[in-house]
Amino acid sequence: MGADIGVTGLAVMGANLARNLARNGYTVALHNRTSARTDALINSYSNEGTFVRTESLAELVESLERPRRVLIMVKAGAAVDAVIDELTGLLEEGDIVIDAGNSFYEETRRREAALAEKGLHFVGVGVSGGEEGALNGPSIMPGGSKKSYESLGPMLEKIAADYNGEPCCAWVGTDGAGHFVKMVHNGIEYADMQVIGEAFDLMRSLAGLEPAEQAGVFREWNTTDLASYLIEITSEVLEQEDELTGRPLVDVIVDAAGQKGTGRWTAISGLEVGSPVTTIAESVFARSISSQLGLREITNQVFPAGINEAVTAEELYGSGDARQDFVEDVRKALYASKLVSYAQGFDMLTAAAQEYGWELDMRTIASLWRAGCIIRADLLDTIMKAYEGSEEQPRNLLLAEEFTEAIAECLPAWRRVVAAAATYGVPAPVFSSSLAYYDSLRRDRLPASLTQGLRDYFGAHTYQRVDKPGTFHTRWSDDRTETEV
Ligand code: 2AM
Repeated sequence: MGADIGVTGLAVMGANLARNLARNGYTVALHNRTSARTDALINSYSNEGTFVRTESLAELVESLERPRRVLIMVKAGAAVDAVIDELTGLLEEGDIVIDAGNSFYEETRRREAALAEKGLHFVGVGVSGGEEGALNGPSIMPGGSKKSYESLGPMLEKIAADYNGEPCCAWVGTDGAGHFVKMVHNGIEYADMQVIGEAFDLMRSLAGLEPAEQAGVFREWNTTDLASYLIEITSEVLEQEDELTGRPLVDVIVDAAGQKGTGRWTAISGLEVGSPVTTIAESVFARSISSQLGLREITNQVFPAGINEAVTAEELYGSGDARQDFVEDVRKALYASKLVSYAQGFDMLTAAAQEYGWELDMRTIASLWRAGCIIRADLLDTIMKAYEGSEEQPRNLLLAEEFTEAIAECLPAWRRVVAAAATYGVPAPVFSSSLAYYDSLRRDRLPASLTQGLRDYFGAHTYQRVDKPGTFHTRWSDDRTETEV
């Protein structure tokens, strides 16, 4: 009998997925461009399950049961195409090629279409949870044809994270849907981390709470609606002392945030599908600003941060009840901002479903993120409730009762925190932009009417009227009368 699945690309993610599959009873054929990695895996972990060593893709394909399942876990980009090219010459109709790497969903759409023409299934799978997740149970977001899921789904569900007996894996939609959903997950992750950072900065700068004290605050918050993996590990990072200096570790880490690109993709794709994911974009920009270390060194001298303002703020918020009240305000501002960020993320999924013809089920997507991945949080159960019942799906999560009520409760605190941030000069880009998004949605009139007037003035871009149908233009440079166009 042949192997159940082949894995090519045995760097740490591929190796861990292969081990996860083997631990779950599947026979896993292994291949890597340089066979030293294959040997290393087999030498160290052959006791975990049944592995089949192969030295070429041809040998890998040869070793598999039909329909063949080949999981590619190589560097995203050209390497994926190179491996696919070689594989397509070796596979037969009905076989399944799986890309579990971090590929951009447009590439997945292209590859799926090309392989479908050859009678092959191409499945782009979003995998979240890092190295540990890959080994012990990641959140898995598979796209591709429904047909391919019949054969592949049970395996993926078996190796996925488990949430109260339910696997964090389900078919999400055709072609690039899996990678798209994973991308949005990562965008939301950027925003989740940014709001935590803003809360930390505000509590320290305005209320004088040092990192070790804040570790306790975040631990406490982890027993509230905010309960999540990221809040939990925030307290661990904040209480960590630097071995070398004895200072809080967070103070000796260079304050320039790195990025691998998925947040940027989410922001760009949000613009593409016409969905304003402002919290995600702001989070990406916040990382970019942090990384401009050279510029910041100069600007920090030319217009230094407001020391006096901070002192005043500490007088206001830095002790006793006032401090406790401020901390609670910040918690609410964080939660409200997080609600907006998820509302935006799901709005983007809704827009993409329309644009690409995907049958995304929002409740299922929320369920996949409850374990195994970085954004796992109690909030996802709330989101599932918001999408419960198939008839009346909220157009935007902010309209779901669960969200409406929570925001109403947080709103005064949220406004106070954003006002304090602006007053005392602490940047809080996501706290403030999420509030602006919320306020934009609730206004009956937006100044976009003036924008339209200006566009009509300089470019004859025309406008619509509130009181009758049609398209109009004012003859600005002439007698300023209106014409219908
Ligand atoms: P390597 O071990 O032979 O370098 C992450 O870099 C993984 O992708 C590694 O397993 C690496 O193989 C593989 N990889 C990178 N580029 C590749 C390519 N062009 N063809 C095949 N595998 C590649």
